[in-house]
Amino acid sequence: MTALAATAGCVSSGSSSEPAAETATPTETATSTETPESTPESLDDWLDDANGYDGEPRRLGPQTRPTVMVGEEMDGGLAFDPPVIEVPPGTLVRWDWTGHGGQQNVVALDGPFDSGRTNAQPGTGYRYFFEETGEYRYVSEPHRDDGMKGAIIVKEPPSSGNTKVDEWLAAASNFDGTIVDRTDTDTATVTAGAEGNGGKFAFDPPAVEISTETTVRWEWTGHGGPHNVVSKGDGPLGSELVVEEGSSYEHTFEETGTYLYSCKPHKGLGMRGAIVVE
Ligand SMILES: [Cu+2]
Repeated sequence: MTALAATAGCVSSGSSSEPAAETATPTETATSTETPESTPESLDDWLDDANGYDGEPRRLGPQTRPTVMVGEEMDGGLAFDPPVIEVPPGTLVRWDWTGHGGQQNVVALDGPFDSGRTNAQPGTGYRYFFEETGEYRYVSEPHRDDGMKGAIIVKEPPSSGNTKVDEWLAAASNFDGTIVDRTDTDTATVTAGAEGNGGKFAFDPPAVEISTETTVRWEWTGHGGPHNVVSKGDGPLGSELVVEEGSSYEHTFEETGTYLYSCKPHKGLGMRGAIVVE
């Protein structure tokens, strides 16, 4: 019993920043088995029962004005749509009430934002400007126990060091700042319809570096609907819009430069790619 009491005393003094925690009487110590330091729940765990969340945040690039719908029917319950977005610091996020599901509000768990009293009016809006990086969990209070939860993840976009590539791919969920080096091959392959951007809406790898005279070959997975490969602006790329698995499109790059492209139907979702020719 003495040993146990000593241990409990240690724990309680360790969790306090005050040095004077040794004054607990034996009776107090013996009964103070309350609240072991609970480890904070991870964002993924907390979002486990969030309606409409597939486990992948929707990543949005700089200069976007994201809107989250408040009160969409998803997974058979009420949801924020999209439930989880990832944005750079300095993003104004707007919430729009659909009018579905009755009274709603938008309340951050740890306080930074709060839309105030609940409201059922479609067209109600709330905005918050996110300056600081962090994970902001929020709920609609009347529906929090039914899975109406969301999160805004504010973080610096991935950086490869190539500004054109970084800006273009900031919205591509599968871009982590890596430009895959394929400068040693004559033919580099990129998959169209790879996992990413909330479905099979990605190019993989999203960014590739090649040498001049290299052919890039895009191969279709057959997933995610019709995709194409189209240069941003006046670039050389322009494939058909195709669906079939095994379809391909090729281009041989003769000149150095940074070539940005997207799939037109899914550009807004982040289906974008870049070829850097050195
Ligand atoms: Cu596409």
